[in-house]
Amino acid sequence: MATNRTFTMLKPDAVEKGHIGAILEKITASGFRIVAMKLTQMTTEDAKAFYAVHAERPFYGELVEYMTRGPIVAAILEKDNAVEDFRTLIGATNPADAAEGTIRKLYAASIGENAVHGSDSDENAAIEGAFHFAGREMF
Ligand code: DAT
Ligand code: MG
Repeated sequence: MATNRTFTMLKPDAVEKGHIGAILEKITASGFRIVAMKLTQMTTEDAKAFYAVHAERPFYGELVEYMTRGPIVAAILEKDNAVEDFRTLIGATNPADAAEGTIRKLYAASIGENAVHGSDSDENAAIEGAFHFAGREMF
């Protein structure tokens, strides 16, 4: 996958609260092109694998439970400097620390239920995109 791509999930809390449209509007208005997108639900096995890097953290169990409790919107996004610019758009992990106008500041409830995922590197963007999408689903 090209390095101008990132991967995102609109997490179960954002979907439950009806924020899909508002968040997608903010993403596309910020210059990201949607390369792939679907409404899907992670299994426990999926979430454990996706967040395997956090397996030893005390919040891992809660994180897996939260991420599997309802549907998410998974998407691959394209823009120059996609990974860094998308992390700026979503804001800090803890919405209490997120800058004004960021997606987490606007829509996240807590550090645990923080509305949206954004890849942290080009390498992980490619891995995470391939986790959710087949090549024929990327446009
Ligand atoms: P980010 O999603 O900003 O990349 P991360 O990779 O450090 O943050 O953590 C992944 C997710 O795990 C995060 O979006 C929410 C959850 N999480 C992180 N730190 C947490 C904490 N201290 N308490 C509860 N959940 C946490
Ligand atoms: Mg992360």
